[in-house]
Amino acid sequence: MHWLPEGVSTYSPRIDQMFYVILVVTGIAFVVTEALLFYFAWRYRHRDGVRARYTHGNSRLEMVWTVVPAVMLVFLGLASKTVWGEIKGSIPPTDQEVVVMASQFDWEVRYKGADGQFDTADDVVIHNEMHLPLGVPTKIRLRSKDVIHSFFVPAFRLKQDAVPGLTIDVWVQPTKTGDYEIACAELCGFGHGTMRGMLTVMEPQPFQEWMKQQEAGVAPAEAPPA
Ligand SMILES: [Cu+2]
Repeated sequence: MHWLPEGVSTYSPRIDQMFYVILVVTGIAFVVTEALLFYFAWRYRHRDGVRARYTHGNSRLEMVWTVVPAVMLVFLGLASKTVWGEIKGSIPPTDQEVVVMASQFDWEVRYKGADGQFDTADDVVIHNEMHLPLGVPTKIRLRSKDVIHSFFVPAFRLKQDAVPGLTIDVWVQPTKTGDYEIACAELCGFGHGTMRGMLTVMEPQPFQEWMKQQEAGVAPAEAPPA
C-alpha cells in the first residue's frame, strides 16, 4: 500500500506497521458493523400486517459487543503507546542538535555554529528550512514563541507539538537523502496553512560543507516570509 509518503527515518517502519494494524482492525470493524446496520434496517423494515415486537434485549449479546471492542481498543492503545514510548524515550546520544522555535507563522531553525554552543553570537539561524545529515541521529528541541504549533515531517513519521514555555525533545535519524516537507499540524491562527518549511537530508560530507558556508555567512540565511 503506497498512499503514505516513503518513510525515511529509522523508526518509520515501526510507525507504519502500527498504522496498518490499526487500519486493518478498525477497517474490519467498520465493514462488519455497517453491514449489520444495513442488514437489520432491511430485515426489520416496515411491512403491512407485521406487528412490531417489544424486547428487553439480550444481555449476553450486549456483553459480547461491549467487551470485544473494548479489548481490541485496549490492545491497540497499549501497542501504540509501546511503539511511541520506545521511540520518544530513547533519544540516541548525539552532538547533532537543532533548536526549532515555532511562531505565527514561521519555523526558526537554529544550529550551534562554529563554537558548538547554542545562544551565542555565531549561532546559525535560518527560517523555514532545515538541513540534516544522513545516517546520523539529530536531536530536535522544539519550542514555541506564541501558541501551540505542531512540528510535522510526514516522511519521518514525526509529529510533535511545540508548546509555549516548554522545550520538547524529539529526534530523527534520516535514512535517505532528499527534500521533505515540514508542516504545522496544529491549527495555530490565520496563516496556519502557510506555515511550511523544507527539510533537506544531505550526505554527511556535503552537510558539513553547507554548515561551514552558513557559519561563514557565505550563503545568507533566507529571510522569514513577510
Ligand atoms: Cu503553526
